[in-house]
Amino acid sequence: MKVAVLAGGVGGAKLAHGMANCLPAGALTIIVNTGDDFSHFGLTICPDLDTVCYTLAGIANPVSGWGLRDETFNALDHIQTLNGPTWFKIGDRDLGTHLERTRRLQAGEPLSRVTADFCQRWEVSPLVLPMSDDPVRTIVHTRDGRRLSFQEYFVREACQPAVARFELPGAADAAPAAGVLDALEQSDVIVIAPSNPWVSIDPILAVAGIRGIIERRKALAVSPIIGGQTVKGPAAKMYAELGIDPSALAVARHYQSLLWGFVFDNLDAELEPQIASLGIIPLIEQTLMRSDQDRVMLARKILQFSENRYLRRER
Ligand code: FO1
Repeated sequence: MKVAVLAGGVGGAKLAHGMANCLPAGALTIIVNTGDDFSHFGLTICPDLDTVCYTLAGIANPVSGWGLRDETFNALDHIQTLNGPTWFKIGDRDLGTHLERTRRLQAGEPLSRVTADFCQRWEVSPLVLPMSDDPVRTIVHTRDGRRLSFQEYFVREACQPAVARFELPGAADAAPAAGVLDALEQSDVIVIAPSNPWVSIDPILAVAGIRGIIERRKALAVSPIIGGQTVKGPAAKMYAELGIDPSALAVARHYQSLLWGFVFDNLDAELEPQIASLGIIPLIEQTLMRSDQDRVMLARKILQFSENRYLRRER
């Protein structure tokens, strides 16, 4: 069974890791959000790509989910002594990733090729694709009238400002990276990971051609909201600030035209009739991924659920 996963951030990386442990090499493609990318110290930083790749390589920081395990911060400490900006915590070895990626991008290579080479070095077997080689930048418009880049909002301002709306400059003109549309067309299952719908998944869907394929082929999404709260990050806070009651149901409605199936947590079991009434097949499971075993369990349940649908359609 061929699977394509749309992912961004730590939740997406965890499910991708679970999937990678359930599927043979060559069966899994992960299409990653690059709307979080930004330029810092003149370096191109791709947090979601790195989070996914480090997680799949088993070298991610197990506590934060981003950055590298057993990392040191000597460069950052030194920047501090020079009174430079230290709000974005780049570790010493992680800095090496950004330096080498920036060198190759400046030499004219596309991000997808650099990513593929890094993945080979890190022995990451699934195909990891940035959504696009063209720059797309998620901008957060705050209720107090500011226009913040995603990392300014997320890290520097710790998601404190209330959001008013999002803007995705570059998305309308961005071409999907080579392999993205083929992976979506050729997969038996498209999975939208439990990532932030507004700022991790919507940027992927905004890249030319991606939403159209998923609307036609249909996907299965996993709710990042459990019991009205986000496991990690500001998704629930964003729904509330945008005037929508944060819940798994709100996530199902967010993606409604794209979905055949929706996976949400046991804690929200009472939402089943409302989700089913949207014409979406519900799957109620433990969706919180605390351990590696939880990641594999959830991935296995999703694959079984998808196989059943596949078999039903074949009959
Ligand atoms: N997240 C933080 O909350 N604080 C940081 O200082 C931070 C640094 C960082 C460095 C490299 C990297 O790849 C990711 C980093 N992240 C940090 C995570 C990142 O901001 C978020 O995971 C995503 O952009 C949200 O999906």
